[in-house]
Amino acid sequence: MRHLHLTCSPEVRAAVEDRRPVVALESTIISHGMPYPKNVETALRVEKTVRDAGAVPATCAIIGGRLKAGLSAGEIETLGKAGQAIPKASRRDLPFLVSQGKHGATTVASTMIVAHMAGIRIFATGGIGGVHRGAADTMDISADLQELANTSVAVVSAGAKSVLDLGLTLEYLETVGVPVIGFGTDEFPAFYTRHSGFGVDYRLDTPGEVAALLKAKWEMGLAGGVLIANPVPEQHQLDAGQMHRAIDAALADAEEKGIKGKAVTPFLLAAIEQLTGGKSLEANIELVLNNARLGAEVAKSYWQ
Ligand code: PSU
Ligand code: MN
Repeated sequence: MRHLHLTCSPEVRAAVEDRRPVVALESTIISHGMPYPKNVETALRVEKTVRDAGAVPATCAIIGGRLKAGLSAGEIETLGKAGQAIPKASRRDLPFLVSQGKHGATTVASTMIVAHMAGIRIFATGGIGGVHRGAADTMDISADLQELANTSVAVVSAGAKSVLDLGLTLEYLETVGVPVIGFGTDEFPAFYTRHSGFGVDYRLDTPGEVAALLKAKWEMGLAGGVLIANPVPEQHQLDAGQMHRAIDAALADAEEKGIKGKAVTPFLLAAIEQLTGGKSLEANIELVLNNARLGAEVAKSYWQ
C-alpha cells in the first residue's frame, strides 16, 4: 500500500502485495523497554522467530521522518543503542516527528497505525499500555486503548502488567468494543505471570479460530483492533509474590520521584528489572518470542 509518509521494506511490500503472512513488531520495546545490547539482540531474535514460523517480520519505527514497516539490522541497532534518546512515539507524536524529519520509537498505538497503513493485520508485542493504577486522579490512560478501539489490527500480547489497573483496563476495552481473546486460557494474563484473577471475554485454542474471529469482525465492517492475550510460558513466568513486591516498590519509587506522563511505563520497566535482578527481563524476552510465534501462526491462518 502506498502512503505519502510510509516506506515499506521491499520484503514487507512484496509480502503484503502477494497476501502472504506478515507480523508487525514495535520499537518502543527496543528503545525504551530493554537495556542495550539485549534490546537489539532480542529484536533480531524476534524477527528470526517470525521468519522461522513462516511469516515476514515488519519492525516499525520512524526513521528520519519516514514511517517505516520493515527495518534493516542497522536501523534496529541505531534505535537500540540510542535507547531513551529516541523519542517514544505514540499517536500524538507522529505529526511532530514526521514533519521534523526525526527518529521515533513506535508504541503499540503508533505501530498499529503504521501497520494498518502498510496493509498488515497482525502485530505481536510484549505488553500493551492501559489504565494506570490511580488513573481516577492522574487520568493516565494509555493511547494504546483508544487505538485498539479504532484501528483494525490484531495485537498479540502477554496481557498487561499489574503496574496497570487490569480491571479498569478491561472495562475500558469493553466500553470501546475491543474483543479480548484468551489464547488457550480463560484468564487475562498479567505479563510476567499467567494469572491475574480477571477473566477474558472469550477463549480460543487455535490460531485458525483466532484468524476466523478477525475475519468475521472486519467482514462485518466492525473497525478496530482485537486483543489476543497469550500467557507467558509456564517455565518462564515469575513468582507471583516476587512480581507483586517488585511492582509495588517500583510504583512507590515512581511516585516519590514524581515520574509523569510517557516516562512512567519505561521507568517502571527498568525499576522492576533491577528489583528482580534481571529475572523480569528474561521473562519479558521469552514472552515476546512466544507472542511472535503465535502472531506468525495467526497471520498464516489469516492469509491462507
Ligand atoms: N508495556 C510493557 N512493555 C512495553 C510497553 C508497555 O510491558 O514496552 C510500551 C509499549 O510500547 C506500549 C507503551 O505501547 O509502552 C505504552 O506506553 P504509555 O503507557 O505511555 O502509553
Ligand atoms: Mn501514559
